Parts: sequence; C-alpha cells; structure tokens
Amino acid sequence: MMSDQLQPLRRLAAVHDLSGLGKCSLTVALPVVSATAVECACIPTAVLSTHTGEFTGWTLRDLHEDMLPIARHWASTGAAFDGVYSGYLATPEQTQALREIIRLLRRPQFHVIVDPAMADNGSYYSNLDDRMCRAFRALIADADVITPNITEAALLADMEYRHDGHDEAYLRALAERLSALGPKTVVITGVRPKAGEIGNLAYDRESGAMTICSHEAHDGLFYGSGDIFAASLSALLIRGAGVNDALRTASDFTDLCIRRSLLRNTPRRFGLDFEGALPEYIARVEALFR
Ligand code: PXL
Repeated sequence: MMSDQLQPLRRLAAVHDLSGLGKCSLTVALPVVSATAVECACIPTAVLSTHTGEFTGWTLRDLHEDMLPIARHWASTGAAFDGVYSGYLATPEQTQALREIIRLLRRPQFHVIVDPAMADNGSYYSNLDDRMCRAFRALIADADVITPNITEAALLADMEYRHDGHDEAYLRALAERLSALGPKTVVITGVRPKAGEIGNLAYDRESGAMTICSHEAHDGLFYGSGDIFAASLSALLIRGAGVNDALRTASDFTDLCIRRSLLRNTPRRFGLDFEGALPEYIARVEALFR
C-alpha cells in the first residue's frame, strides 16, 4: 500500500482493436491492466462489433488514420509512458503506425510488448494472411517481449506447426529463432509439453533459460485467453515484476478464468469469465509487490 501511495502509477499504452462483444483485446486489456494497478491508455486500431472468430457478419471500422495523431497528442501533453502493449492490428500497414507510436512514446526504462495476434489453432484469423506475418516479423525487431501463441510462433519462425507433442527441442528452436528477430524475451502461449497439459513458456535470449508454466488442458479453443494472459503479463512487467513471476501469475490467472468459464458453461465465442477471477488475481498481484 505504501509504495502505491508514494509512487506515481505506471502507465501503459494498449494498442488493440475494440471488439464490442466477445471479451478480447481492449475489452479485456482495460480491466486486467487496471486490476494490476497500472494505468491503461488506449489506442484503438479498429472498432468491430465482435471478434472475427466463430462469429459471422461482424462490422469493422479501421482506425489507422487516428493511431498516430492520438500518440502525437499524447506526446504533446507531456504524459510519460512506461511501455506499449500491442495486440490485434487490422492491417499489415498498422504495424508501421505502431512503429512510429513506439518511437514517439519511448523513453528510458520503456517496455515494448508485442502480441502478434494473427492466427490460432494452425490457421490465420479471418481477413489476415502471410502479409500480416511479414509485417509482424519486421515489427518485433522493436519489441523487448513478444507473446505469440504456438501457431503464431511457427508462422513467424517459418517452422512446422505442431498442434501438440511440443518437445523441448521444438520449443527451444522456435524460441531461439524468434529471439533472433529482436526480442530479449520470447513468451509462447498454448504449448503442450506433455499429454493433458497446456502452458506458457518464457525464453531469455541472454541466458538461454526456458521456463514453462503449465496447467491441465481442456479441449478446444478459448477465445480471449491469449489476450487475458498477455494483458496480465504486460501489466505485471510494467509494474516491475520479473519475467518468471509475471509468467506464473498471468498463467494462473488465465487458468482460473478458463475454469470459471467451464463451470458456467459460457459459450466459447463470448470469451472468458474473467470478472469473478479479478479479486483473487488482485490479491496475488499485491502479494508480489509487498
Ligand atoms: O483475441 C484475439 C483477437 C483480437 N481481436 C480480434 C480478433 C481476435 C481473434 O479472433 O478477431 C478482432
């Protein structure tokens, strides 16, 4: 408590789409970053009625033209940012706007976390293709941390996608290839190192250390789980947690959200029931910083 009273809140710029229904991207980044006691400033990349998975007929308004002017205005106010956390971008061209935004807001002790959201379960999301992958490959040269899922990791590393059976050699090869593109820390989500388990790994380029944090696996896709995990991990890093503490806390929180959604039998496309998991999450986070 004391440290919160003495120190200004840290501030993160979240660059994501706003999908009104379906609990992903900004609609989870805002509550999760805030629950971590980090301020979440938002640059919406697009406004959609829903996310593009398992829904049809969604609306999409591309906000490319507004992205850089928003960051320029922020810079003119003198507001200081401790990092940028990016997620879903509507077009490959938005990676260029994002690189400019990072240049504008960057200052010492700045964290750039890029979630190259473009694919899952072995395929690209609707509307996206190899152009998005090439654009993300260039963008992650500017990142300190990236958080691809296993599909995105294989696409970015130009390696074979495996749904499961992720042995240490495969995971290490993926992480090494991705860290060679720029980021010091590579976090890969949805890895299946053993039957019946799913988890997230963190690889540190300098030490070569690889840590995996896993939980019981459940069948099928959980829309929004990657965004909940990455928002939590990003906010924890901005708040000052080490990578392994952030990995453990964000993984446990995501697992709790998944278990709550299964209990309630929420249709997968409507996203995870993270709301009721927030009190326990906040207690875990505060215990890390006491
Ligand atoms: O959760 C990732 C995501 C974010 N934003 C949009 C999406 C998706 C995944 O499908 O469609 C618009």
